[in-house]
Amino acid sequence: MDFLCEYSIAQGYDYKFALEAKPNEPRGDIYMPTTGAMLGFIATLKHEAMVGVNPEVAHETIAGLNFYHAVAQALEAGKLFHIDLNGQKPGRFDQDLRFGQEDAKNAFFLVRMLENYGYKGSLHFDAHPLRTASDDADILGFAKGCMRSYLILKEKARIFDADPVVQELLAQLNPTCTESEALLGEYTPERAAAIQSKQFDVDGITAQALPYEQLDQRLFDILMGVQD
Ligand SMILES: [Mn+2]
Repeated sequence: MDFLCEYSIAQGYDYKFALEAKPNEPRGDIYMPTTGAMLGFIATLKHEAMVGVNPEVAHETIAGLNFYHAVAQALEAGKLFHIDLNGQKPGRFDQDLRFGQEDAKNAFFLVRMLENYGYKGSLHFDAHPLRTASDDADILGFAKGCMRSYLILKEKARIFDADPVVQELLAQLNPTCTESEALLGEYTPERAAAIQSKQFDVDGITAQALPYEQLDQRLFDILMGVQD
């Protein structure tokens, strides 16, 4: 990668490179099998600013990992140069299914994060139609379906974020605690001492309701279009 980056600089190309991790296929084991491993590798390069990642839904899902967590880490590192969208069952061969075909909830969280974060890069579908698609109409239906599903999930994300029930549940799950916030932030000896001497009201904490079940069901209802 160092050689390639310097060759690109020497030619005046102004290129950037996006590394796409994959855990297996065509080999049983592939070096740097995940987006996280790629991010670790990039940090060791001479021209690391020129190099980012191109995470793919299918590749991270084959490994049984949470795709949107991998994308979140890439965004935080400023390394999401490109993204490959498709669908995939965990633990199978590289299926490259239509975007949203397999796991609508994971696809929802991915689209919501990309949209709310303001990701402005390419939205690339690295997918192919089912083997049974032998006519133009079905193949076109596949290609349009990738884009249609993305846009549907974008609209669902808007509905979810604007939903009063969701907002109330999130406020209950993430209450503002000025005392805790004062203890967080950069390390200082005073903060460390304050954390060590803090008394926690364990009974009070464990008595608080954590309505994650209700929040998840509300998301399901919104995705299915049956919310009140
Ligand atoms: Mn790909």
